Amino acid sequence: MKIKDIKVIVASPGRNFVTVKIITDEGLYGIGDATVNGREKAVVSYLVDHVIPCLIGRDPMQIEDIWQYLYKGAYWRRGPITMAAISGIDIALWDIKAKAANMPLYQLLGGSSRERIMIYQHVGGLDINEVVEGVVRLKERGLVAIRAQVSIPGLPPIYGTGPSTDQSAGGMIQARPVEEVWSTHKYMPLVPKLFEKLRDTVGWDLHLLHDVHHRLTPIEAARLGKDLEPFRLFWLEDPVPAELQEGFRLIRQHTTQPIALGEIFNTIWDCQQLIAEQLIDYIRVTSVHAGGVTGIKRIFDFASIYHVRSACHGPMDVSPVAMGANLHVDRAIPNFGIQEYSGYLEETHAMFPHAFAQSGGYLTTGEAIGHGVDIDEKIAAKYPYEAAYLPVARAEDGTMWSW
Ligand code: CS2
Ligand code: MG
Repeated sequence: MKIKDIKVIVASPGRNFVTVKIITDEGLYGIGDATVNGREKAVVSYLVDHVIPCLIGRDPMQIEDIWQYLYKGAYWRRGPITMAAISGIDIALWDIKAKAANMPLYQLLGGSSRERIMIYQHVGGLDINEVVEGVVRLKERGLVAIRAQVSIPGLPPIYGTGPSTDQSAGGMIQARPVEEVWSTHKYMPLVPKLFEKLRDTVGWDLHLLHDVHHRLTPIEAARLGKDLEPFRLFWLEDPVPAELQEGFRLIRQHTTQPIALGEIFNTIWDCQQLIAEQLIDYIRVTSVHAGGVTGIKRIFDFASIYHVRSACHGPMDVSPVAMGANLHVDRAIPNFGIQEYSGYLEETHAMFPHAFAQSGGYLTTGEAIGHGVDIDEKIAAKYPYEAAYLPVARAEDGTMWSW
C-alpha cells in the first residue's frame, strides 16, 4: 500500500478545524486532526509546504517510522506547529491501519480495558448561585464529573473563570483577541466559597473540577490547594504555567489537592520531570497536540509507571476527529483517568459524522472500524476559515498576564 494523496481541509463550522485526509492507492483513507486554535494556518503551511511532498509514495503502514521521520528528520524538534502536523498525519495513519485490519482502533491498541469513558463538562456563571444552578442542571442530565468556574465580582467575566467557557464563549471569540482583566487577590478567596456552596448543594458523590488556566505562582497555587482540600476536588487544573517543571515541587510540599496539567504540552519532554517526580496526578495531553495516537500512548504508558492517570484535553477546538482518536486510547490504556468533553455545535457534529456517542456522564467509542470519525467535505466547503481568537488577559494595572 502507498500514500497516493494527502488533503488538508480547513473549515469553520463554528470553530476553525484543520483536517488531514490521507488517501492510499488501494482506496483506503484515514482522517486526522491538526488544529491549533488561533494558529491554524501555520499548521496548514507546515503540512502543505514541508510534510506532504515528502510522504507521497510511502507505505502508510509504517506509522512509527513516519513519526520518527517527521520528528527527527525536520531537525527542528517539538513545538506546537510541528507536533500538530505530526499529530494530524499520525491519527490518519492509525485510522488507515485499523481500517486495513478491519478493526476498531482500540483493538489494535491492545483491546478494551473499560466499557465506557467517564467525561467531564463545564459550567460557568457570573456569580456563585448561577454556577450552582448550572451544576445542578448538568447533574440532572447524568453528568458524574463537572468543571465549575465563576466570574470575579466587580470585574467583567473572564475566559475560563466565568460563563465564557467553551460552550458559551460566544462574544469572547473575535477576529482580534479581546483583552480581559485579571485579579489574583480577588480570585483566590472566591474559589473555595464556590466549592463550599457546591458541596452543600450537590453533596459528595459528584466529581468537581476547577481550571486555573495558568494564572498563579506556585506558592499561590499551594495556598489555593490547601483552601480547597475540605471540598475534595477531583483536580485543580493548570494552577501555574508549566515551563518550570520543578516549580510544582512547591505546590506538592503544601497540599494533597490533586493536580492536572498538560493541555498545551506537545511531547513527553514537556512533562517528563513532572511525571517522574510525581508532581502531578493527571496528564492532559491530547492526540491532536502531542503527536497523535503514537505520541499520547507513549506519554500515558510512561505516566502509568508513576501512578499518573490520563485526562485528554477535549474542548471544542479539539475536533471530533482527535476526540475519536482520544476515546480509543482512553478505552485501551490501563491508567485512564477522565476525558474532557465540551460537546460540539450542531454544525460540527454534522461535518464530522462519528461513531462515538454520549450517554449521561460517559462516552462510548462505538464499534466502527478505524477511529470511527469521518469528514463530510461537502459540508466543510460551506464553512470557510474565519479569523478567530480567544481572549488575552491583563492584570488591573495593565500588565500582560497568562490567560
Ligand atoms: C481549556 C481550553 O479545555 C480547557 O481546559 O483550558 O478551553 C483552552 O483554553 C482552549 O482549548 C485553548 O484553545
Ligand atoms: Mg484547561
